[in-house]
Amino acid sequence: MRAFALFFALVFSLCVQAHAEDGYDLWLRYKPVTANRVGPYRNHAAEIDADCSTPTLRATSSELQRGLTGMLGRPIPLRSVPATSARSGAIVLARTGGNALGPEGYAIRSDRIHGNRITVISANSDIGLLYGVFGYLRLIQTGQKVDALNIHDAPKYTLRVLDHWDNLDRTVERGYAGPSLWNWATLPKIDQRYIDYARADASIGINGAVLNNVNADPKILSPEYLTKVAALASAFRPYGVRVYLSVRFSSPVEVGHLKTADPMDPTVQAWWRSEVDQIYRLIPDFGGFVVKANSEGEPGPWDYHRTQADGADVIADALAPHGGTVFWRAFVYSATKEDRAKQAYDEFKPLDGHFRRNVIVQVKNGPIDFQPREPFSPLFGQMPKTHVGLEVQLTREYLGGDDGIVFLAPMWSEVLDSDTCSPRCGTPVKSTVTAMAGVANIGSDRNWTGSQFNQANWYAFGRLAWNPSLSPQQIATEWTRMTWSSNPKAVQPIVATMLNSRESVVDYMTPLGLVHQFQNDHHYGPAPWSCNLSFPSWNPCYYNDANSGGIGFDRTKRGSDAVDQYAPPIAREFGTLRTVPSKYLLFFYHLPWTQRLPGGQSLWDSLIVHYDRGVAQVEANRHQWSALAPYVDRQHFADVSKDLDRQVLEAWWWRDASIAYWQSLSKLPLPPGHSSPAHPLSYYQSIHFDTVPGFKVPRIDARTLCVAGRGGPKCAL
Ligand code: BDP
Repeated sequence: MRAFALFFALVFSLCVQAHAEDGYDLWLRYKPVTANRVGPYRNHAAEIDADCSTPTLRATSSELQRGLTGMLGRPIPLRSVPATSARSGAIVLARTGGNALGPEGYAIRSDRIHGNRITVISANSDIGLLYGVFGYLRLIQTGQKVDALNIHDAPKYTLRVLDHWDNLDRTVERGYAGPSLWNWATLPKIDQRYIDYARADASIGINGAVLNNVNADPKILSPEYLTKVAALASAFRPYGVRVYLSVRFSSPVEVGHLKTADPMDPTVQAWWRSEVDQIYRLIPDFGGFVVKANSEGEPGPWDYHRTQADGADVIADALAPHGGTVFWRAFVYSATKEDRAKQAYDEFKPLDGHFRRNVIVQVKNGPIDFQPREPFSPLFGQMPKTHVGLEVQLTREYLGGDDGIVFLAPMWSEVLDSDTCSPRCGTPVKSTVTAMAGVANIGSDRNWTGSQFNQANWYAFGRLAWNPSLSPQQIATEWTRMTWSSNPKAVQPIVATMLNSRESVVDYMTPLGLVHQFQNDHHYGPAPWSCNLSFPSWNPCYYNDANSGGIGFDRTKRGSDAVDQYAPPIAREFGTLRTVPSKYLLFFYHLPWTQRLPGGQSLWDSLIVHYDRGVAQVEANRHQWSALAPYVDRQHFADVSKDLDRQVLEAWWWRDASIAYWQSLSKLPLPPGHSSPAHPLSYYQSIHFDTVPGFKVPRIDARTLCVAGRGGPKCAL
């Protein structure tokens, strides 16, 4: 009997290995729980007792049925009966949550009714129940016990929104996962994919989707497009995902044919009101707008000598009667001589208290852009009379696009946990914001995100927007168990790789506080020497300020004094060479190459050590991955192997190109044990791509990268 069981297990595992998965199911694979884990679930889920009278309740009970059937390997009947007649082992979905749970929270409780052991998932709303079901399924997916539960969970932020930078021609700005998911040509016809997208969002608590690029096409407000938007809204509705649109500030002129978009002009105010009324007639639960104004060439209130608050408020007033929100982006900078890092704060801080209550000032995590590492934006904590939202970027515009593994939860947690010291120390960014927005990394690729591991960043965004105190370790472990395997031999190395991955990128791209050292426009690959763009702060040379004397941007009192924008304790910490964290060193200081750092090493040596540490880590990750073949799906294994091969090449490219350039300035020898770049500087300077994904669409080929790598066997990809 035992031999038979063993044989069966072997055949079963071979079958599982042979079946190639395509990633479409994301973290919702609901694979059978392995034999030793079925035990705890044996007496669970004899049936599901639920009311299925609304689309959300139907989605909820069918999700539970689907998940349990998949994981427990037996059909689970669905009954529409009152909780009082629940049978032993039933899972009861009940619309009675309790006030503490709020409109979206849920409770899961192990209970007894007439002596029968049951599990009750309860909430105040249909959507709370759906979240509760996903929470319950996650427990089983991640191997937790479910026989003595008493869980209460509710989201920390009310608005948890994905921003799709999708254009109406289906290109995606900074997208690495194929054309836009939204097929504008066939909409309003609903594709199953739209429903699956909303379901995936709901599974991690995301409750809003901005459908189009912040660099918005005014056409999105035309009746033709609004009909298509309304169709998407109805596909998402059962899953609690509201649609939002990015709009151009000049829409009153472009769409409404007015002479002006001046927010103080009554005809403009009336236009926004009537436009918004019309949208709500089509989409009663429309979320609102995102506006990028007076930034990178987009129109805005400055064009009419009005403030950013004037601009935001006119649109907010139109949305307010319907309960809509304006996400007004604080990503503004212009070609002045002022340090770009200071400009958003200078503009927005004086406007604190001038924004309507339904405006969320949306602030990127750092004061420059979505760099691999920046200190937190000084706006966090310093606009106490304004709703402020944190904007992060899931798509890896500045983190290698689609190459390799870069798990971003450590980066976002670093920001969320940064102490703003406003109004007092002990006030982390996460307690100063009221919403989270993430620039999506999703496209129409079958696996949604281009590379398998990029799915983890979608997952992590949702989980952190729900609970910003979850640790990256917990999120990575959950995701790995749900997506790959529960076998500790797979979980441990995958999680370890995920957790080191962001720091490795920082090391091999922009160590010690450097930022924005990317090739122009497409931001793929290194170009620290680049200095030819007319807009000064688009040039890497602006940020590194490197010359024969040293490197780094002086933001101390002697320099731009950006440091002074932080609350005094932080300004003192960052503004004192002895106390500034080394990870932000060159963000705040211009230092001689030979500067001694606190550990005794010179700045020059430390830079080289960081580059090499990044490369070594990525190589170690690649090596470690090779050992995972027995534990993960064959196709996934092969795909990730390729991604990691590209990342190793990319890391060498960054390391060699950067060192070659810095060395041309410092004239210093490399410290012992560190190899010289493979090619002369001119070689790296001549690497040029006309097209790179996310910028002009086509996907980069691994072989193209070989021109940048070290050649040899690694290039035979
Ligand atoms: C920059 C991107 C650009 C975006 C801009 C933004 O390069 O494509 O339009 O951010 O956030 O980092 O508006």
